[in-house]
Amino acid sequence: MTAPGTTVRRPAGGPPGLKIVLTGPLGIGKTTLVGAVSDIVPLTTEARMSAAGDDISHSPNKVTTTVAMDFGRLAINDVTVYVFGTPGQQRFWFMWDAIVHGAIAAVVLVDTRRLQDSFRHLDYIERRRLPFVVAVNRFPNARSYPPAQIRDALTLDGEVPVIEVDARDRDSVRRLLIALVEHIIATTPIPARVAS
Ligand SMILES: Nc1nc2c(ncn2[C@@H]2O[C@H](COP(=O)(O)OP(=O)(O)O)[C@@H](O)[C@H]2O)c(=O)[nH]1
Ligand SMILES: [Mg+2]
Repeated sequence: MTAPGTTVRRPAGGPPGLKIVLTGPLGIGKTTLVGAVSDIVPLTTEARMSAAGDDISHSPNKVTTTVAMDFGRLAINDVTVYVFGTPGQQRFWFMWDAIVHGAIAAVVLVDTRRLQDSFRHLDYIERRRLPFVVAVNRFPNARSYPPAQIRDALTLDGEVPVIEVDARDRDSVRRLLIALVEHIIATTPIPARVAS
């Protein structure tokens, strides 16, 4: 597999692709989200958890974890979107730079029961100056808060979209990614966006 760059050149001058990174803490729904939305059988690198040093209290039934990354692909109109999920376990964080390389934007997943667990992921994406949206994955016993309140709690810039998602639901995840693509269009200068 090649590591797609910011824009992935397609054969015969076809439309470009967008590389998007999906990040968030362990058990937040990254693998679920990629599996729900991918047009191809997603590449996953699940392995049985060792859980050394990782908090899995919010996913007590979680027995596997993503060792390297998740990878999925989908078409949004005539754009191919490649989604790369970061590994959750702390001891694999060294891989993030490789996974983020060439990405044009990111989704940071949060859970209202543990917003603080996503701070590190937000910091990382902000430092890389990637446009991003915050996706609130609604778990059954999590409270719902208005986006403005979540934005305040995460001290996000006003322009960062905060969007509720059900990571298990294809249409919900597609809406999220469409919002991300719209956010990219609104915030990225055209020459950086499209390679001919
Ligand atoms: N109820 C609910 N459960 C979810 C949702 N997304 C993920 N899960 C469950 O949460 C657990 C962790 O999800 P996973 O995708 O493995 O998280 P990852 O570590 O971020 O890849 C799994 O048991 C999922 O079935 C969601 O939107 N709603
Ligand atoms: Mg995973």
